[in-house]
Amino acid sequence: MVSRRNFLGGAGAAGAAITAAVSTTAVSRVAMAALPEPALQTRPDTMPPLEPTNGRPYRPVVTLNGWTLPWRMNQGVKEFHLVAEPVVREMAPGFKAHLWGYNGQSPGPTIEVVEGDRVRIFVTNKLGELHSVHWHGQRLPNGMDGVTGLTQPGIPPGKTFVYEFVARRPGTFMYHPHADEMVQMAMGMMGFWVTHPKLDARGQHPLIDTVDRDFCFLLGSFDIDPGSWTPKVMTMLDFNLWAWNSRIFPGIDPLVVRRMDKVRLRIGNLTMTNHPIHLHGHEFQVTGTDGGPTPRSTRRFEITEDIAVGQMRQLEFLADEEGDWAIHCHKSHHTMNAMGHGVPTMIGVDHRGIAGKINALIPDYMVMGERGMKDMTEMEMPLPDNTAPMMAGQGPFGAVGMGGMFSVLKVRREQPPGDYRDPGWFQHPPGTVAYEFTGSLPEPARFSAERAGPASTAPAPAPAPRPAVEVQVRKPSGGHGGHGGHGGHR
Ligand SMILES: [Cu+2]
Repeated sequence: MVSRRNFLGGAGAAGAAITAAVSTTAVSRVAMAALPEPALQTRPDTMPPLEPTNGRPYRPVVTLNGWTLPWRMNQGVKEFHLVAEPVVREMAPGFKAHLWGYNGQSPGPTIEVVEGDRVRIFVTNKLGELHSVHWHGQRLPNGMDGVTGLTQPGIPPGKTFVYEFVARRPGTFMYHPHADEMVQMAMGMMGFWVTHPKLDARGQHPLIDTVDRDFCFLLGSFDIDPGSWTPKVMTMLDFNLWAWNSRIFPGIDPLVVRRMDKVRLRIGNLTMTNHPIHLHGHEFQVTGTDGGPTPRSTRRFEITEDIAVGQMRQLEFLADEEGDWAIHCHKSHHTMNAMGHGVPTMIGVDHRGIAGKINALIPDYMVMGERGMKDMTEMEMPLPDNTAPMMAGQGPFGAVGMGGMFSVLKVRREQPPGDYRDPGWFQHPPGTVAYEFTGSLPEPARFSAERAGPASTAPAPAPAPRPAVEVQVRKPSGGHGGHGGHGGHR
């Protein structure tokens, strides 16, 4: 039976069964005969957690604007099928990108297994060049490490390779190409991997807590010129799109939780710079790093965690404060979209009238931001087709003035357990929103030397005002006619 699975409609219904997918570019039926049918997903919505219906039980994660790859059990082995292929990713409403990814999306689907599982992954290469997949952070036989040329030949276009290993340690991992990886990762090829812990008889793990909501996303960066579709793969630093799971704000879904939920965020960084991820309204602990769960004695509370290139971090907190809390990268350039960097600062420059004159010469000329750049959020600027607004996203109080790596943690008392639907904007209790002061504004108190008399309590009297003096150069003393040059006598 061949049908495209509707993950929203029947979340978990098909459970772990690999469902066949319609794909016009499917590899040949003959070649696929022994393979699990590849599951595809092209919608950018956050899919509900995929509850396991076979294999050992675990609490599944939620992939922000993504999904988890179904598997099939084959004589005790968990079999997955990844298809490396070109994809179209909607990065934000109104803005689509031609990327490379896996199984219909960039990033690829999240792979979830349990510590001790034997895992077999079929990787089919539908790119036009060699490919291989590296299982970032895993303990595995060297020949399964996925480094083209070093531990295996590259997977030629049209071919399928098999990786097989035991998921030996629990934690947060990633997968990404190790063949032409500069290009393939710049095009969006990456995915998340979660190995859930083996639990003791009481259903616990000494270092890995059970949480109510477990979100994961990958940090990504792209350089796509406004009006175009394809990333510039040679860019090393000047990226103009900063993404979570290949989505940019306002395209990133909110992280919806019920008040008093224990929440875990798993974040991996496959960009070329670090990202200090900052959460408002709560303090979290770093409960896991690349090497696994952190010892409890090392955990301390933080509100920002810097995630370096190639790293994964697990952050955990109790969502005990209701509201709409910003969560974002704290590099302010990373909460902007499609920005040119060669723009002069025009704050404080009165260029009224100048734009009109220049427009007579250069029709599309535009000066921006004499009050700051937030003007851009309201600017009536004709954008080329398929362009992400630089800063966008409407909140209940107006433009949010953000893009890129930004989202909202929505903590609600009424949110039903396990419900990830957006509850809308927070209804603030009366008297709890910052408000405008409407009284009279007194003269600001400024220090005045004349008015400042000797203060009785001050330890020292204020210095008397001095007349302005010019800098005077003092020549070495004792000289008569001492300005005859450096060679003069002293
Ligand atoms: Cu950043």
